[in-house]
Amino acid sequence: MGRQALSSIALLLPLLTATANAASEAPRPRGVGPDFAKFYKDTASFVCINNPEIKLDISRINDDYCDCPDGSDEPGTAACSHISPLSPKQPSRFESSKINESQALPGFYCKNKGHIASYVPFTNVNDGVCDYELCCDGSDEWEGVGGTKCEDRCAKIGKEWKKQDEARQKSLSNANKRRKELVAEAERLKKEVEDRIQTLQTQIKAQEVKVEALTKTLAEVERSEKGKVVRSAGKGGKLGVLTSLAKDKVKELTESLRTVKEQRDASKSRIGELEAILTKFKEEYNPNFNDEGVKRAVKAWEDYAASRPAEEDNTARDRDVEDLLNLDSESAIKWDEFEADEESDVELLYKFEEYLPESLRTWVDEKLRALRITLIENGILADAHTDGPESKAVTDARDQLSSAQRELDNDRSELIKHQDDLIKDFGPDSIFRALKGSCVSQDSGEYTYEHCFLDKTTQKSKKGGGHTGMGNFARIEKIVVDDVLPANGEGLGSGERYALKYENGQHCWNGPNRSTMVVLACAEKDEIWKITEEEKCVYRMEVGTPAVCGVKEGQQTVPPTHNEL
Ligand code: MAN
Repeated sequence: MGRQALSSIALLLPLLTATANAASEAPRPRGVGPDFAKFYKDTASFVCINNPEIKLDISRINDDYCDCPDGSDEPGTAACSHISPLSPKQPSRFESSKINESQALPGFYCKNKGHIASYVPFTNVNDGVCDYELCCDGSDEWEGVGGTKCEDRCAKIGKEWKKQDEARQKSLSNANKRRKELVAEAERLKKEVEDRIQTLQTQIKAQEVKVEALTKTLAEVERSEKGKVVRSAGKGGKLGVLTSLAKDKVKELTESLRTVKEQRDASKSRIGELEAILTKFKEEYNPNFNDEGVKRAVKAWEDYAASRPAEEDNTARDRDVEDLLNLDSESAIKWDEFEADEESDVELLYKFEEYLPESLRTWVDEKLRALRITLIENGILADAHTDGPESKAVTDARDQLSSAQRELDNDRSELIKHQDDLIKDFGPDSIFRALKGSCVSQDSGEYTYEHCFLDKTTQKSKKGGGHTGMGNFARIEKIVVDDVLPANGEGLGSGERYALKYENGQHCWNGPNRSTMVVLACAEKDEIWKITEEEKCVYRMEVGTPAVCGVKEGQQTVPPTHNEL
């Protein structure tokens, strides 16, 4: 089917309904369609349709001489074919008489019995060519110029057309079904976003309250921590250092004491042994042997034994020493307690509250803290916390606040994202919401092209290599096109179309960033029909999709016309 034929379908279509009435009406002059019959009712005279001031005798109709400036006196000949034809877009002459320099009639009317009635351009009347596509009954060649005979092919053509039309109707109904599904899916997705927005708004309110409370808590903890007297830097402060030194020293002394005690015990036992030997020696020596050396030794032993101090009872002292050496004993110093105690040195030294009854102690403690805070806040006492590390209580409070704040920030940015999404243009019935991210691809020339709805377009060389970005989704546009041809060669006519614009793709060497205009037309399923590179790195894709079936400018859903599919 050629381009001309395609555009002529528009002329043919309005007549679908008219044909039924045609038969019942009175005979009209040759070439007059039923819509214009009323102008030709008078059997005596004729008034030019757009020029009522010109009245002609009835014999002047179809006399092969052009009398009316609008050609209305020659509906069945080519005599007025030099007058500009009636554009399908212009209002009918009989509806508006403002434009009178063009034809009043849309063309020569072919009844096409058995098929669909149609208008043929006046230039085609009696031109010696059978215009079967528009005039299947051959009535446009009624004069038989040069022996031209156009048989009536309407039965055959009509049958074929009916078959095709049935297939088209089936396809159309599938497309409509699919479109409905897409609309439902788009609504579901939109609802999902709206629900999420509601959840987030509630969540944010609660989170704001939480953050506020945690901010207060942090301030209170910081304030209360200020009230605590702080140790100087390093674990344990001065007393801590002293404690540590003392611990080491005590350990050292304990070890020495243990060694000395062991040595003493060993010496004591040896002295005992020696004294026993000498005692035995004194008892057992024979004084009758006049051995001067032995006598001197016995005398010395006797002197030693006489001057030896009486044996003291050291049991208690030894027990004390044993106790000192036993680290697990009751009296041993519990160094761990000193080291683990987080209270400040001063508090440790001056915990006089400890001497007070519980209720009074708490009261005194609070008063002291409050006093300390007041002194710090009035600059009388230095805030010892400023240099030192933060206390665990403050860190914990700060961590809790940061994590709540983080959650709040995340929820807020997610909310903004969804709110933006809701005001974004997703086309008629928000239908592209349902198609967003779904992709179709098609081989063309040396590339495979891909179109991902509302996302991007790419090309990939069949020889290998990566994808080249041909643009990222920018916006939905409405453009006027001459024709959009699907791959199967069936025309979709011209007119206003939805188009998806993709911009800022990969930069083109010596050219712009790649961009693609995806022109959409109604089809049963999503498919790329045609890809052209209109200028260097400026691409155009013609894509079929059920999403635009029956959608006309300024409207949401309307039933699809025969122009598409
Ligand atoms: C690649 C493809 C072509 C494009 C040239 C420009 O080969 O993207 O479509 O025309 O680069 O250099």
